[in-house]
Amino acid sequence: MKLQYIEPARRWTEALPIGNGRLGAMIHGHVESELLQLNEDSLWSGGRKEWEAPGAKASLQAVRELLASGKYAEASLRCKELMGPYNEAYMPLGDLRLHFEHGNLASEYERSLDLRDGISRVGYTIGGVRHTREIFASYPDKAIVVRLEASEPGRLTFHARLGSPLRHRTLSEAGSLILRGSAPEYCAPNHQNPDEPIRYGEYDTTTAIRFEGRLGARCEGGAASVDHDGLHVRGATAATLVFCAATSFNGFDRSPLTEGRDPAALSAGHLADALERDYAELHRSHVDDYRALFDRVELRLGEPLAPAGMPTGKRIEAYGGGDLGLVELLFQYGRYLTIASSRPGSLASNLQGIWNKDTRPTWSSNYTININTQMNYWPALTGNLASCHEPMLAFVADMAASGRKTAATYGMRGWMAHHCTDVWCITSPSGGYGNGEAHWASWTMAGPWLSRHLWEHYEFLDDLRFLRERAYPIMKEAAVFCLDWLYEDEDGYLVTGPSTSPEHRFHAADGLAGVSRASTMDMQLIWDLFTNCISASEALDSDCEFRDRLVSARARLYPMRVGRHGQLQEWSVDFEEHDVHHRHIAHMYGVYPGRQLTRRETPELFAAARRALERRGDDGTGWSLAWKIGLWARFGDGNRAMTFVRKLMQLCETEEKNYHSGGIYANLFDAHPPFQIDGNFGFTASLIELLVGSHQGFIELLPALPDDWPAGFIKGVRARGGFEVSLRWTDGKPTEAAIVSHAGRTCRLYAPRPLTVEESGGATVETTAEGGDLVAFATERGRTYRIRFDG
Ligand code: FUC
Repeated sequence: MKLQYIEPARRWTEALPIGNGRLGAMIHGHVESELLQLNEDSLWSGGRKEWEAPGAKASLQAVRELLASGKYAEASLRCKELMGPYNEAYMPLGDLRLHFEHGNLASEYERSLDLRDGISRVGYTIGGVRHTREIFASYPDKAIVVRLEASEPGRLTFHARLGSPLRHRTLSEAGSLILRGSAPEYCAPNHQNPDEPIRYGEYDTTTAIRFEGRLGARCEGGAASVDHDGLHVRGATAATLVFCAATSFNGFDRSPLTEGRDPAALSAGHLADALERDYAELHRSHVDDYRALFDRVELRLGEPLAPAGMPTGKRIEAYGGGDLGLVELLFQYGRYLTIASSRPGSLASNLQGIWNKDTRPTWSSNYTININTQMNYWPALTGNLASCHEPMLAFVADMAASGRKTAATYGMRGWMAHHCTDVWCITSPSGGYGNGEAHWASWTMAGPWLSRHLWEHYEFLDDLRFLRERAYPIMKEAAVFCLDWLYEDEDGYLVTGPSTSPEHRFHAADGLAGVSRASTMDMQLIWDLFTNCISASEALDSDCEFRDRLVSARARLYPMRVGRHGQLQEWSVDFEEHDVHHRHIAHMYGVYPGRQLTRRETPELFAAARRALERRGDDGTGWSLAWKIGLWARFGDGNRAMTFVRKLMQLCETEEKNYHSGGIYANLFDAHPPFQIDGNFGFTASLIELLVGSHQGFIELLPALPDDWPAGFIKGVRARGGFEVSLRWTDGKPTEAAIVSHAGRTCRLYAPRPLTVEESGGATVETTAEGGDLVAFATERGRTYRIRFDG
């Protein structure tokens, strides 16, 4: 279960990521001059600012009038009046460089990232001495730990330096090397004005976020010393370097200057604590912590095709998605990256997780919330990493707090947010005060989509207290906004407007347009939110009156329609698409990750959705390919899903930005060229959807098994209702399964062949139209139920 290479990284997308949720590093593995590119998840440019458009109510009214008269292109232009500033950017923290005095002429070089223990290793031989490095990011010790060893006593000599592309200085204090700096007060998005200088303030008075990184060492043999130029180790046999960092960020609504945290005190405290422990202790606490999460899920699809020692980059190139071992590796890598980028107390992972080297990252390495941030968390629950969902839950709560103000500018109650945001939780349309375009900036439905994560957290864990105290109040307020935002059309349907199908345009009578009324995705999102709120209020046995309002509003939502190609319409009118192969497939929300459209409940619309997906073609960027795998899983077509598995698993050779292709880099990072992490998470989540589903009120085993994976097993994935599922299959059919009940709910289970539940006090069996059995049995909390397959 390793990523492995026989040479150092030649570029960033060959370097290997480690992370403890908050601190991240990209390890390059150079022999003479090792480079760890460093990140801290709260280091962003800018600060909280006022961004609400003062005339929003009047502009909204004007836009709605244009929409009513079919002037969609004109309405799209008027939407610019509503746009606030662009979001700010996620910043790199710096670099840790280790310069060794042994030269560069190494033999027997190897470099790896082992997913079984979350440790990256580098090894090589110079002058008969074997040098090894072990590098990991420890969540319990809040540190990045670098262990260096030489096979001969006294042969380890190097100096370590810290630097940063941000404004900074380095100093030494009490045996540690310090990197002190600040983020820019303003950083224009790279696609907007790449030549505009980044603006900094003075360190002591800047309104931007300040940061501090600290490096300390413990040596075995030899001596260590620190001066402003670096940390020097001479004649040692082994050394442990510990790096800690913190920033002054203290929440989206607090000034990092006057209400900030003290990065010096925090990083010094973390470093002192970590340096009190020897390497064996640091190693043990990291491995215990990591494995407690990672080991919960196993996947086996078959024998790997590639020979055992083949470097990962070559392996992707030679075999791609045909190598079952590589599929397993990429699957587990998504879980690894979840653990590395999202832990309780960290911020939600952004477009690049927590790994970014650029001061002008692509799309500002922001939170794009019209698919991307959500996709980052698709595998958290099914992949049995519920605690890693926590940063997303906290993010949604912050967005709700911030988004009330934006709702109010439209004259609405509740909370709302547009298509992207940053660490300051900007919720107005992030469109550069009218420089942006309506088809992306004017999407208004982030509230419903983000709220789905709260509801799903409840559904998977069956935690009523979480639902009552944390989830429902936020879901309800998102619904309150939707009730205010919806208005009646000429036929009495409730519609949204301006409404986009993110980020796609259509040909209207008055030109190319981005906004209309009641796009299919808007209606699906609102249906989903209302339905979840209705279920939540039933589960909590409260709020009946509000529930009734939702029930009646839901019945009046503008209905989905089938268009002239037999496709599920993307918009309420059967417009001609601007780009029939567009990477966004917003109107598929109701199939996946939503569940409004299913073969059993809505067969005609479900078939039309399938037709719409076919029309979209088989290409896409990384996240788009990953989404399509999940969609074909929901359509029950594993072989079709394999087309996208293979496409996503092609080696991507370019880092030039484009909107059409996908793939993976040699370090398995997903490409929407350049790197964008959502496709990694989407891949992992969608793969589970092929094997175990639970969105229709029952657990379904092997809903869409590809023919290429005739035998295998998956252990420990989670299903709604508080269940944990393990499953083995042969000849494409389930042969054994076990279900652990964590919540004691009745289990409903569907498999494509007759089954018996052992030791359950009896089960009721319904034979379904598809021919398989839908079995229901009562469970006790904490018990495991074995399933036998009979025919
Ligand atoms: C939107 C998408 C792009 C990309 C970016 C972060 O612009 O359309 O494909 O995901 O966000």
